[in-house]
Amino acid sequence: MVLKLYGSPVSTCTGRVVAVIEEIGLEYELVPVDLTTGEHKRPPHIERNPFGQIPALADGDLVLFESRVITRYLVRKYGKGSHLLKEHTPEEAAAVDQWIEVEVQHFNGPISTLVYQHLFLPVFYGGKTDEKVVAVEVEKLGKVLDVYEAKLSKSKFLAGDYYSLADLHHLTYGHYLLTTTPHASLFHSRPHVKAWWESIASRPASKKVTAALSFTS
Ligand code: GS8
Repeated sequence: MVLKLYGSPVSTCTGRVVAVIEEIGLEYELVPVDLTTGEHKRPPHIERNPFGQIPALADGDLVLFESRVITRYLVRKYGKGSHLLKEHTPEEAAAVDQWIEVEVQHFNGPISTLVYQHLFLPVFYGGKTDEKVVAVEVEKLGKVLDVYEAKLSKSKFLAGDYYSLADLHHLTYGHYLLTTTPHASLFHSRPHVKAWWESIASRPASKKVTAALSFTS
């Protein structure tokens, strides 16, 4: 049965799931959910995700929401031979889990606010970038990336010398930050973060995802 992914090709959370699908090489159908008409807040989508957000995944009768849960499910079910979760070694699995959590707890907040302020707010909602908010979030993201820089001076990727979901989860927001905001230097001024980003972004699976994220130059 072909996986059905309900979402939007330009959505960061949908793209996070597509990146795993492409890494593992699975067949899937992207079923568009139109956020501009509120389709995500109505049945049948609200039955797939009671919080009325995208994405949601249907694998036969199983329906899941939360992008980072879907990525782990797909690796466990279809990507066992990959290194994306390193589940055969508890110590390595813990390292992957740790950096997956860091992305959620430290990176996602500031970067999603910056992408919202520079891209989604002006482009979708006709609003104006709030430079005070931007300054605070640039500062926060810089501090997080200082920690990444120190870690990445010791290993090629976040959990170790292998590409894992901990790295992959950064792809879509990282891409939007670098291509649609004036803050690419947050990544480029830190040599290990820059090299890490280039390793992530140049993967064939990543390129398929970022090609679909429009609004980019
Ligand atoms: C966040 C989903 C989300 O914010 C996840 O799946 O990782 N923690 C969840 N989805 C956004 C689109 S971002 O790509 C969304 O659905 N926004 C519309 C809304 O919240 O109404």
